[in-house]
Amino acid sequence: MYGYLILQLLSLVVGAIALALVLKGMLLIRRRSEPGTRLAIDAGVAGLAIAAVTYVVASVPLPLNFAMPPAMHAMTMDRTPASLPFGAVLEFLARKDRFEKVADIGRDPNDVPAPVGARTPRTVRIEVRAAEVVSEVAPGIFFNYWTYDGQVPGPMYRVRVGDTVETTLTNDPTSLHPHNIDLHAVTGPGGGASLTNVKPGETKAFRWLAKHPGLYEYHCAMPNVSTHNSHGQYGLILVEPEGGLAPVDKEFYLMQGELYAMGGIGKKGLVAFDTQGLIDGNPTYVTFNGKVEGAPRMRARVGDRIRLFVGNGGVNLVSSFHVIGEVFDTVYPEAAIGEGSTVFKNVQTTAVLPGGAAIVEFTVDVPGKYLMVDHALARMNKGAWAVLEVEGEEVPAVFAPLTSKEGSADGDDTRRP
Ligand SMILES: [Cu+2]
Repeated sequence: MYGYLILQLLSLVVGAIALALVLKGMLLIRRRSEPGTRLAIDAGVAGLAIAAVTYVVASVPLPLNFAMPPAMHAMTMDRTPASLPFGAVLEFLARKDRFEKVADIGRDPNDVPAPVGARTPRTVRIEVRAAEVVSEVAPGIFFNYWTYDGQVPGPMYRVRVGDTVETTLTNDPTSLHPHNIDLHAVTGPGGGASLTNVKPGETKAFRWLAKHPGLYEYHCAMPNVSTHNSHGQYGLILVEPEGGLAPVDKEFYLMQGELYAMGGIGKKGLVAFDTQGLIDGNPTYVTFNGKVEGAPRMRARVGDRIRLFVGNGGVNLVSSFHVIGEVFDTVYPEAAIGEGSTVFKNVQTTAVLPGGAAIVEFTVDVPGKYLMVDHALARMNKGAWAVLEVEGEEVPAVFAPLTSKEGSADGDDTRRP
């Protein structure tokens, strides 16, 4: 237990003595007084070298992945660990031309499948492609995303409770890494990950029974799991309860996620993955749907009832999901739906856990822009926002500017009962 500490102390003592020898030797040379001083200097230099090597050897830490189960240590096809971003950069550059360039990495929040509704259970198929691509986090900032179907998040899927789901995962031949899929809706080892480990170019499939209604995350669970997730490999699958969900006017699909990039926020060009940032839980970017939003993509009309399917791909931060200027009429906390679940009414902000989801519903009363945020608001600076634009007639009874003339003379002052 004390070996490393003693070795370090010993190296410091040896180093100090050696340094003294060298200094003394040099002093004597300058005075030209003593013969044999050259020997003292040589011995001192040798001592310094031994001390330095001993100190380095005594200080070498375990590799970063020591804390994970041994089976989860390998990341790349050649089994080099996840904790070598510089090596990964070189590997990436050597093969840069093979990656698909995606014009817009951010999945359209309108990309929500049609409701399943009242049909009886049946067998449904899900086919998904793991693909490593290059796209922009924000204009001019390029990242090597790992995706399902080329965008972040992966496609939203929609089945009903009682369905048998045949899930096929193909790993694109251009990939550098193996991938798999772990669906939280699955009951079985690894959520399917153990049955879908696919090397580049491979395809594997498995069948599972959707036993529990809910909105579930799916993600890549290939070691190093957090590395794969935070490259963009996550999405949502909705398992509708019997009879489906109540109809609404608009449904949107949003997933918060984290990107870890070397060089800090705003660094232009191709940015390398920041393993230390991942381990420290300090993402460079926090995004909704994979990138820092450009033009708003969610639109509605005054009076529309909105349902948001909100997920959190993580891997480190809990999202305090909030829509600025709205109150959630109904929240399905942690996306629990179906018999026996409880809804929350009149909620301002709801927690969306990493690897979890929530369903929120509200009606838009007044036209304007509504910002969706993680209300840990510093994260807005890292990209955690999206915009819902609502068009329609103003509704002054609900929301209007007030001039001094218009103020109601007999209105109550809430501070003076
Ligand atoms: Cu993966």
